[in-house]
Amino acid sequence: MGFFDRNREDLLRRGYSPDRLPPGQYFTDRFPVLHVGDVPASDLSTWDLRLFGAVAQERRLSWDELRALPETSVECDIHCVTKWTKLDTRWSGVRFRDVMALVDVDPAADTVIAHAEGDYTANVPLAVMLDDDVVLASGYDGAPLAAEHGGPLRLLVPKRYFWKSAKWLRGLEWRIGDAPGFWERNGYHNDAKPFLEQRYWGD
Ligand SMILES: Nc1nc2c(c(=O)[nH]1)N[C@H]1C(S)=C(S)[C@@H](COP(=O)(O)O)O[C@H]1N2
Ligand SMILES: [Mo]
Repeated sequence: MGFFDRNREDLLRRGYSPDRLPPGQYFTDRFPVLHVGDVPASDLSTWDLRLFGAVAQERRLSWDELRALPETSVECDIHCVTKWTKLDTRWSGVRFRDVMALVDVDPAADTVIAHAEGDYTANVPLAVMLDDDVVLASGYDGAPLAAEHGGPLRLLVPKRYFWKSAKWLRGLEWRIGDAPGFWERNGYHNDAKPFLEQRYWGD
């Protein structure tokens, strides 16, 4: 029996339904750290989140303004395209849609681009972003989100491969019409649904 079959048996032994694991994934208890470039330094006194694009008026939220929004928590599984899945991760933060309510978005907008520190971007359909489980996360497992995992703030889009969940989030851009982000321009699938195994272009 190979690694993936043994891993699935472990999952069953722990009482999980095998349906929790998308095709081609294995579960791990570890929390791997994956990103391009270095972990950026951040200073919350000057940090801001830029809300821009197809909005009537661009806005910048300070850290305190962001944290004044209602706090919510999300428990979800995360799936990295490099095949690891982590089950029952616990996050806290503010819902994307509560942030969106602070700007007047063009009704024709259908796409959100997450802009991270540096040049990292990820595109997500607006309809997906409006789900209950999409949060701008500042907490993980009851503690502030560690810098290596995207602190002070990262996007969390549980229903897509984890590359869409941009770490070190600094901007949200509303767009009329889709545009590929960093990995989507570099061979990864535009939609990135783990249960459809949409890993690479052409999958
Ligand atoms: N800003 C930024 N966000 C990023 C990445 C990155 O390189 N830069 N990598 C993505 C990928 S491919 C994955 S799997 C997850 C990894 O998050 P983790 O290090 O917290 O496990 O972050 C995603 N978000
Ligand atoms: Mo990834």
